[in-house]
Amino acid sequence: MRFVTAGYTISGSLIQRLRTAKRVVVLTGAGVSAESGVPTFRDALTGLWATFDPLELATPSAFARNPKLVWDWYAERRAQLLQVAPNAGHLALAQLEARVPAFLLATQNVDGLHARAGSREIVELHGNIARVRCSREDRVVKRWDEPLDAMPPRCPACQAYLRPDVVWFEEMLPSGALERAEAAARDCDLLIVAGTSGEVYPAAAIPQYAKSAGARVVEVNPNPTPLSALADDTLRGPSAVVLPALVDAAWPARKD
Ligand code: BJW
Repeated sequence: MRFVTAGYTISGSLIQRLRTAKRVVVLTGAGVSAESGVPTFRDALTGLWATFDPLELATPSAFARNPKLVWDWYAERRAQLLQVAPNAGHLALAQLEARVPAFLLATQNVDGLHARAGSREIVELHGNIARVRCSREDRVVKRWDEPLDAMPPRCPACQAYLRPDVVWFEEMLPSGALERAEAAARDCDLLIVAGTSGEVYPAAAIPQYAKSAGARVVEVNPNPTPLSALADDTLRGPSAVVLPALVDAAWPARKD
C-alpha cells in the first residue's frame, strides 16, 4: 500500500515501520532550516560575504589569519537568527519525538531551531552559534560587547579572542556528542537523514552505522547526495513539507 500525502507518495511499509519503531534517530543538516530563511551552509555566503569561501572561513586557520572577518561573519549570522523561527519540518520532528519510545535528534545545525521547535533529545554535533567561548581555554562566556575596533572581543579572564562555540573543519566534535549519536544509530530501528549534503565527516558516517545494524534509512532531501545510495527510502522534497507529511501519514489523527 502507498500513502499520498501533501503530494508525496510514501510506502505503506515505511509508515508501518515508523508507527512501530521503538528507537528512531534523525540526522539533520542545513536544508532543514532552509525554509525558515536560514541559508544552507554552502549558500550562506550571500550579499556582503559573497566573495568568501565558507571552507576558508569555518577553519581555525582562517580565524588565526583574520579573526575579525570570521567574528563578523558569525555575528551577522547570529543576528539573522533573531529574525527567523522554526518551520513545519522542525515542528514535525518534535511531534515525532513525542510519539516514539526512544528518540535522538543529531543535528549538524548550529542555529538552535530544533530546540525552539520543542525537540528535547538533541545532540548538537557542530556546536551552537548563540554561544561564544574563549579561543584559548574553551570556557563559555555568557556576555560580551560587540567590538568597536578592528578585532573580536576578548576573554574577560585571559584576554584571548572570543570565538563562536561551533566546530570548524579540522576540529574535534564536542566531547561525547559523536559517541552518543553513533551509539543511538547503531541501536535504532529507523534513521531519517534530512537536509544534509552528506559531505562532511564524521557526521556523514552516522547513517551508515544505522544501516549496518539493520535499521531502515530514509533520506529527505530535494537533491541526491552521497547518502542516497544507502537509503531504503528517498523522499525528494523540502523537509518542511515532507517531514510533516510523514508524521501525518503515520499518525493521521494527530491534533497538536
Ligand atoms: C534541503 C532543502 C530543503 C536544501 N529541505 N533539504 C577527507 C575525507 C573525509 C573527511 C575529511 C577529509 N578531509 C578532511 C576531512 C574532515 C572534515 C571533512 O569532513 N571535510 C569534508 C569537506 C571532506 N571534517 C572535519 O574536519 C570535522 N572534524 C574532524 O574530522 O575532526 C578530526 C580531524 C582532526 C584534525 C584534522 C582532520 C580531522 C569537523 C567538521 C566540522 C564542520 N563544521 C561546519 C561549520 C559549523 C559552523 C558554521 O555553521 O559555520 O558545519 S562546515 C558545514 O558543513 C557545517 C555543517 O553543519 C556541515 C554540513 O553541511 P550540511 O548541513 O550538510 O549543509 P550543506 O549546505 O552542505 O547541504 C544542505 C543540504 O540541504 C543539501 O543537500 C541540499 O540539497 C539540502 N536542502 N534545501 C531539505 N528545503
